Amino acid sequence: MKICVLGLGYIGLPTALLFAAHGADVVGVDVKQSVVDCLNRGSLPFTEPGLDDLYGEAKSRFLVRTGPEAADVFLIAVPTPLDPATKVSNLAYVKSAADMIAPHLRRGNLVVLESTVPPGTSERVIIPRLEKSGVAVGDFLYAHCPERAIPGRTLSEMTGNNRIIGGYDRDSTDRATAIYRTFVRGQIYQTDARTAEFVKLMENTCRDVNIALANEFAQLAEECRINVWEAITLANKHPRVTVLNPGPGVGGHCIAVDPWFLTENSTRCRMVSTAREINDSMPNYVLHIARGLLAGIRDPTISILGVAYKGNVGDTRESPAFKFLQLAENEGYAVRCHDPYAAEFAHPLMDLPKATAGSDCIVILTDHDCFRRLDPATLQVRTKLVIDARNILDHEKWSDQGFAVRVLGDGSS
Ligand code: SAJ
Repeated sequence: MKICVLGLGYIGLPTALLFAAHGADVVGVDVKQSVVDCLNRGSLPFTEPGLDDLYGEAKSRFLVRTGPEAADVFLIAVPTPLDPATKVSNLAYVKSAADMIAPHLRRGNLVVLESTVPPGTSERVIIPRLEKSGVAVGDFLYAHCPERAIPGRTLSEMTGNNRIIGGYDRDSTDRATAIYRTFVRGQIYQTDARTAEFVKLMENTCRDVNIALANEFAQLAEECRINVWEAITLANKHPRVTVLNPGPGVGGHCIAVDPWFLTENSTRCRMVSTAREINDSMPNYVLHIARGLLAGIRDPTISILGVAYKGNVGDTRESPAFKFLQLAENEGYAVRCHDPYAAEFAHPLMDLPKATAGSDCIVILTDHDCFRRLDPATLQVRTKLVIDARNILDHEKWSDQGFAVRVLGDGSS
């Protein structure tokens, strides 16, 4: 079986390598010459636990190109970004992937969409473009198999998680199921393409709304002078309650984006967009805390520790650190940034000693494990203030070193 995977990013590349490692001949396609060159040199364009070993295993069955070629299966795993001004999905890449496949599409081929799209996109946008091949859907098979893997655990989740597969018709669903069975150990649940599109968006929206609730709880608790972290621990002792963790906001290319795909065609949704607004406002809340702590300090410098959108990854896409940085600079603060995982950011990244030397306030924005173990005694700051927006530090250790510790949601304001 020959599979052509379009899009060699965080989802497409691991998926392509998993298929190759399980016996398929895979052609990976990326329009970015730099990605193709990198893979052709034998290197990976990004890091992810286990990906190096998998690459070694799969290499002999994996070729990389800048355009597709005839295959049995075409898999689309390209980005579907959000237009920041309109909050509407940008389908340019999935459209272009479908257009690139059409000239190579033959009767009996299967096209799989993994990219996240608004409900109805397969029928309205992708299938009609594929039919420009002259082959009608039904004569080629089509299924949506939304990805569900979490960055940092991509490979174990791709193989271990349950999957949803929604086909254009029964043949499509069954064929796609058989192909994913080669490496998926979780259950595969079958449905139609439109439902699969909706389910994927529901999953990420559910998480976003629950994080927004935790963030609202944090602010309400502070108004009541209560420590939200203790309150959450206690509430979660209830058998049917799971409150998530408050924080400086929600980032990443999925949870901060996908809820808008669900609402873009709706005239009545409110909770989903309100949750987005709450999560997007969290950098303002962290800045509000900083402003209170820094009042009276002349020409303050703050040190942002962690610009990645979440712990132990280097991905900064949609990271709340961007907004916090802008707000802090607009406030007149000098800002220094440190992140041991991130390669680039909107502001120069420095090593820890440089980023904290002479600082007036350390702000922890990302829950990297290495920050949990930070030794405050080694930091040459000017003012001993720290805002822990993730509640990850050893607070006693920091207090013992003379730091005033302010945890987001601790109720001490
Ligand atoms: N976050 C909090 N509090 C929490 C949990 C997360 O503030 O209690 C923040 C994180 O710091 C981060 C953001 O939310 O900024 C999202 O992180 P995440 O770990 O919840 O999720 P992602 O974006 O890395 O991956 C999600 C996953 N979806 C769900 O868990 C429902 C993953 O399974 C999807 O495959 C992925 O989106 C995707 O690609 O759609």
